[in-house]
Amino acid sequence: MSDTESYVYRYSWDRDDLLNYTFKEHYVKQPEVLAYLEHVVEKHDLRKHMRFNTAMLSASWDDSTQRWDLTVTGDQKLSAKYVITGLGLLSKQNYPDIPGLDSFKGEMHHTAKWPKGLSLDGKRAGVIGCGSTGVQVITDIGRVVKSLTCFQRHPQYSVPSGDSKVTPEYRQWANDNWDQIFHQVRNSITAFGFKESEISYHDVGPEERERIFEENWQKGNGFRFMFGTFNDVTTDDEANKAACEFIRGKIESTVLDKEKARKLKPYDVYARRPLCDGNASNGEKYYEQFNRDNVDIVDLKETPIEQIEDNGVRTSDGKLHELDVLIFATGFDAVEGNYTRIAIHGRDGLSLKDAWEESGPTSYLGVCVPEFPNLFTITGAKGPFTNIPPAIEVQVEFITEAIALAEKAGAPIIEATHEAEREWSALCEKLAANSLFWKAEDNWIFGANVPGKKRCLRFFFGGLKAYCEKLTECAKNGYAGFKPFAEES
Ligand code: NA7
Repeated sequence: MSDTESYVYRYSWDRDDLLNYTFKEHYVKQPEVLAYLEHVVEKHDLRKHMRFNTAMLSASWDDSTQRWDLTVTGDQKLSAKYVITGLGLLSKQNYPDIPGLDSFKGEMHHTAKWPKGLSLDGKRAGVIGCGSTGVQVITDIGRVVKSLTCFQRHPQYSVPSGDSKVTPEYRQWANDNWDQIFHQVRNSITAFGFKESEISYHDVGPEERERIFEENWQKGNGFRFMFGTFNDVTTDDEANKAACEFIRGKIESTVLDKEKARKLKPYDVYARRPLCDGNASNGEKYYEQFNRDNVDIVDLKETPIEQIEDNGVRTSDGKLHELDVLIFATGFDAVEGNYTRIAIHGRDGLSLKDAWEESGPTSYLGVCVPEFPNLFTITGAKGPFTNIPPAIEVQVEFITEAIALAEKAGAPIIEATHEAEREWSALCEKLAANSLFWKAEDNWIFGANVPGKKRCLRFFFGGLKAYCEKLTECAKNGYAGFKPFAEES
């Protein structure tokens, strides 16, 4: 399930589609996302531009021809003036390095490679990872499996989505307001389609604070709870602690087994990518799953996994958790994962991997990297930390206009300068400096979830509005920060 509400988890540029394409629930699930994308492809006759089962294996910039030479699956060669990557922010799967992984005789699945038609009915399932994906999977399968063992390393704060069927009135409201909806999205921080709070936690008294937390909990959505309650939950210790306390209270009052509740309650700062659990088909939510006798939680801080054996997972207390199916909800080698595994070489043979070795993944405006001319990265390093579809749209608009201008001028070499990239990185650091996210930096946003990755900031935390302003300012100032490319030749 995407935890962005359906009406802003779509393209804004096809008015006819906005008015007529159906979305049944407030949150779209994977099959609907796929069906929507296939529909857009068919409607706009895009399939003719696509090659499937074709991986980019390498890309090298040739200064003499001023083109990119690509090698793709089957050792085929391609030549391109521009390369625009859409490699995905969260796409290269992360598998834990646990001894004995290969000895497991049951089924093993990563959540990002969920097999079609997988039936878990009556099976003994284990889920490793209780992040955004883990909480949704656990919520969905608790009811159908024979037993479910959740292996949790860091407990996190999960807020229910509040998902429900879309009523005709709601749909009519969206249809009457598409302009305002997308105007609000582009002028917001998170681009999630809800109004972000403009009041500080310190502006109101205890009762009002509780009322606001409760109201947003009931409306649902993790991002709404973090950014729609008070404008300082991610920057002010006291506001953050109050949000934590509120959610811990919900866990306490929901989970009847005290031992399970104790394990589920986080005590860290609430400053990771906020979690949002969906509804099971019977309407149950994440924490409610732990009231089932067949669902248990293993606290890996207390009893780490020692090894995986042929019939289950053994933890340090000597217990063997017997399983038929082991599910990895262990996330992704985020942001640069897909870039560094492809041999991308820019000027003078410099590889992207080497270019990012010291600094960590970086860019100018999230879309260009110095020494890599005419390479554009959609959802690249140091792009906006927001709802993704609107961010993709603004990046695509920026890239399209830059290329059109360069083509018109007859000087099609678009390359960011090192100075611009340094300034962009410094701005990203500055904007994130006051964020409490640094206090919980033990996660994928900072590259901490994959051993060996550089620990550093990977996003622009200024919000979509500020990001759009930066792109506009760059274009208005003759593509400042790029080597000149728009002068008529
Ligand atoms: P996340 O958010 O990276 O979560 C991965 C989870 O897996 C998290 O709970 C991790 O625990 C856990 N994990 C990772 N490696 C291990 C090992 N070795 N042992 C135990 N537990 C482990 O990935 P998601 O797929 O949930 O979500 C990614 C994004 O997709 C999400 O933010 C949305 O933007 C969509 P940890 O917390 O690191 O202790």
